[in-house]
Formats: sequence, structure tokens, C-alpha cells
Amino acid sequence: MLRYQNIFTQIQLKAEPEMGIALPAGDEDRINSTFYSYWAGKIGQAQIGPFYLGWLGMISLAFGAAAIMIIGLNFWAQAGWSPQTFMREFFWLSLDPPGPEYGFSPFVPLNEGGWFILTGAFLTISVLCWWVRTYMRAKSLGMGMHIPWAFASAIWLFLVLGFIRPLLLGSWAEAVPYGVFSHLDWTNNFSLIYGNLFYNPFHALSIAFLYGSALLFAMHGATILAVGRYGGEREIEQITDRGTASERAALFWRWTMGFNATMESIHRWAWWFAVLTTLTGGIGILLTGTVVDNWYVWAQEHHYAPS
Ligand code: 07D
Repeated sequence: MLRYQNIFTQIQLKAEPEMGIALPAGDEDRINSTFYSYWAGKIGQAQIGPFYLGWLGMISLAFGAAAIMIIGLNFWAQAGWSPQTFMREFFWLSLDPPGPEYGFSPFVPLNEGGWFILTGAFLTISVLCWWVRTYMRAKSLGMGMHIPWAFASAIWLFLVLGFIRPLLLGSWAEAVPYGVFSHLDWTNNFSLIYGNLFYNPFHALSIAFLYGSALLFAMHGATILAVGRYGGEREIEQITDRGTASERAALFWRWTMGFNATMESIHRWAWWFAVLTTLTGGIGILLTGTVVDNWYVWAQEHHYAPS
């Protein structure tokens, strides 16, 4: 069957909704209603839906919403239940972990960090259910597991920061607070306490992959847009043809830097850079305070910083 496939079109088609491939038997938790959004059509597909929610999606949204509600209500209580103060002080409000006197005990009075532990538990349930959902939906569509594994890398850093490292150090007080400026202050203090995080080689690797991800994304996005007039966004279809958008895109990089990634490999480059950002980041945070107490001293001992 002939299908109109260009998702970057300027023309917004409004016809019978595209419902996609049939779901496997026994996998029918789909909300089949759809609608069109003009503004969504400006940046991608105008058709919204069908959604697949299912039990995992519902559990995830419920726990995620409960976590955000707990954070919000704690903020509001700190603002003396005044909406104006809540808005004005929003960036400074914070839900903090229990103090060091509570160690890693799960039984902490709510107003002394109990809410923080509950929020972390709810957020973790929410994020893990969403992960299983990405796994199940990818399986259901016969896709590879690249999205769930990339997401798992981000969840690894999230769990190291909020759970695994505090567990290893036996103290909730090590966890990152929920708040805009408070979490920024936490990162700054963390760096100062452990002797300047710039000397942690895993932080350095994480930065290299983060910056590298941005660079690769900019290069790839720009290349594909630049050959859009030749249908460059139909990347894989064009891979074997001559004179196509793909060939021009590849030639551009070969001429300017002597090497070109392929239409397939550029996505592997991007995937690995993104995944390694949080993978190396999590390793760096886990080592801090457990294996290494002062990164500057560590760097001096390893002839990485001047003695
Ligand atoms: C955080 C984890 C995944 C998130 C998930 C989301 C929800 C719901 C909702 C709460 C992003 C789950 C949650 C869905 C949430 C509600 C309501 C991913 C995350 C699954 N640094 N630094 C990094 C730079 C300095 C410090 C990474 C640059 C100073 C600390 C990155 C500089 C100090 C930590 C990076 C710089 C310092 C980091 C983050 C420059 C003091 C970390 C990667 C130029 C400020 C984290 C190893 C990322 C890390 C981290 C960049 C400087 C401290 C590469 C560019 C010297 C403590 N820094 N940094 O993708 O991994 O995060 O370190 O100065 O913990 Mg740094």
C-alpha cells in the first residue's frame, strides 16, 4: 500500500487517522482515539494518538504524580500555604533528605526527611515502570532494545545519586535534595567536599560525552536538514543510490574532514555518546566518598595534577 511518510512535511494532512501496525494478540491496551493538533504539526506529526497506556503506564503516571504532589505540598507548606510566597520562592524551596543522624534508616519522621524517602521511592517506582514500558512497547513493535538500554543508562545515574551511593555510605543525607537551587548547591558542595570534581576522570569523561553528544547531534541534524531539498530525511532508503542526499551529506564530511560516518553508523555514534554520558557519570559519583575521598589529591598521586 502506498503511504505518505514524510514527517517533516509543511503540508498538514487531515484524513483517516493512521493507526499503525496491528498489535500482537493479548496486547490490546491501546486507547484508539486520535485527534489533530495544528501546532504539533509544525514540529512533527499533526496526528496525536493512538496512545498505548496499559497498566505499567498507569502505575508509572500515578506514582510520578504522587511524587510531584508530595514535593509540591512540602514546598507549599514551607511557603506557609501562601500561593504568592510559593510562586516567589519557588526556586529556593526544597525537599531535603534526612540528616546524618538518621543514617540509612527507612523509618524517619515525615517532616524530618520521611517525605523525601517516600518521594524517592515513588519516583523510583515511576521511573522503573516507565522503563519496563519502553521495553515491552519496543518488544511489541519488534524493535531492537536500544531505547530501553539507553534509558537504563540514565536511570543508573539517577539511582546512584539518590539511592545506591547513600546506601553504600549508610546515610540518606548524601542524597540529592528535590529543589531547583538546592540541587545546584548540592552539586557545588559535593565538588568542594571531595576535592574538586573536575579532577574526577569519570566526571571528565561524562563531560566529554555530553559535549560530544551535543556536537554529534548538531552535526547530524544540520547535515540532514542541509540535504532536505534532496529528501535527506529518508536516510536509509537512499543509502545505495548515487547523487542522492545521502551521498552529498557523506561527501560533505569526507571533503571537509576526510572521513564520513555512514547513515547507519552516525546513529551508533550518537547512541554511544549519549549512553556513555550517564554511564561514566554514575561510575564517577559512585567512586566519590566510597573509594576516593579527595579527587585533587588522587590526581596528584596519579600524576594527573601538579604536586
Ligand atoms: C541527572 C540522571 C538521569 C535522570 C533521570 C530522570 C524523573 C522525574 C521529576 C524531581 C543528567 C529521572 C527523574 C523523570 C524528575 C521531579 C519532580 C542526567 C541525570 C533518569 N559539570 N557535576 C555532571 C559539567 C561541575 C557535579 C554530568 C560541566 C563542577 C556533580 C555532566 C561542567 C561541579 C555531578 C556534567 C561541570 C560539578 C555532576 C551530568 C562545567 C560543581 C553529577 C550528566 C563546564 C557545580 C553528574 C559524574 C547528565 C555526574 C555531573 C557536566 C562542572 C558537580 C557531564 C559541563 C566542577 C556532583 N556534570 N560539576 O547527563 O554524573 O545529567 O558526575 O563546569 O552527579 Mg558537573
